[in-house]
Amino acid sequence: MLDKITYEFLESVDSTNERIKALAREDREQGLVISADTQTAGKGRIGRKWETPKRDTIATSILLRPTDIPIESVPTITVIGAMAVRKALEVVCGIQSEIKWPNDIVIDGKKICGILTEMEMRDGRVWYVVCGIGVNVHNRDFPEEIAFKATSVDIELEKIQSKAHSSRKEITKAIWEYFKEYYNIFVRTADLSALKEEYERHLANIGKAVRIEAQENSYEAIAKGITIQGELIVEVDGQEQIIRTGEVSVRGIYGYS
Ligand code: BT5
Repeated sequence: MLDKITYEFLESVDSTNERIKALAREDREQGLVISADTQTAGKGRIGRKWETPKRDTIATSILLRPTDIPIESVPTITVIGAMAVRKALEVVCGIQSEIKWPNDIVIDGKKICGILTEMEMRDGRVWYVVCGIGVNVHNRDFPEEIAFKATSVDIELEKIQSKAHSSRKEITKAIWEYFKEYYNIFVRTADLSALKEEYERHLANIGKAVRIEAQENSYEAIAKGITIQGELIVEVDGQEQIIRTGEVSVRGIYGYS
């Protein structure tokens, strides 16, 4: 169970995930959240870069010490993070977004948030997990390589002519409060049985074509939903297939998502 969340803020850090890892190794407690104004080495999956311009984005990570979930369930924590961000954007900002399995939040096919879950083992068991979340909030423009596929809270609020304010602090707090709620439901069963339905309601591309890009080949499939372990279910030539996190990347055939 995740009971208490404690917040610490840094002006600048290499990566909030790396900072949490260092503190985890110093035996800090579960529930510690580190947020930063900017990251000098913000990272995505498999060594990709995550842009964190100063004061424009949320870069925030939580330390978790799951005691009763098996190692196979750890990637599901990314799903929990995605649900929490989606909900926070809806409640705090009035913005509707979708979850692009496994680790992105998108609006009209553009990415507003990315999530990176990492863990370290000790003595054959999960020692700690860090779930890191990056949300674009005040960004007005993006580096050329991502300009076509990125968006921010302020850009989206302007589109819907909303006067809602977008305080990074308020959004961050809401993200971790919802994260706590969803996480505690998740750890009860170590799966998504109680959350699957809500997740699927917000899954981008459900019922639509996606392209599965595996290492050796790439093919078209229809996204059907997720398993209670958080894997993506797709249909290929009338047959159901399970896609596990990290194995492949999933792209919408039309547009980014
Ligand atoms: C992710 O990876 O989307 C995970 C991003 C996690 C960032 C958080 S911030 C707090 C914590 N500390 C860290 O160091 N990381 C976490 P991936 O699915 O691999 O996507 C990375 C790709 O997203 C990049 O290769 C770019 O194409 C794109 N990208 C980079 N910065 C972006 C941004 N600010 N907004 C939208 N897209 C971006």
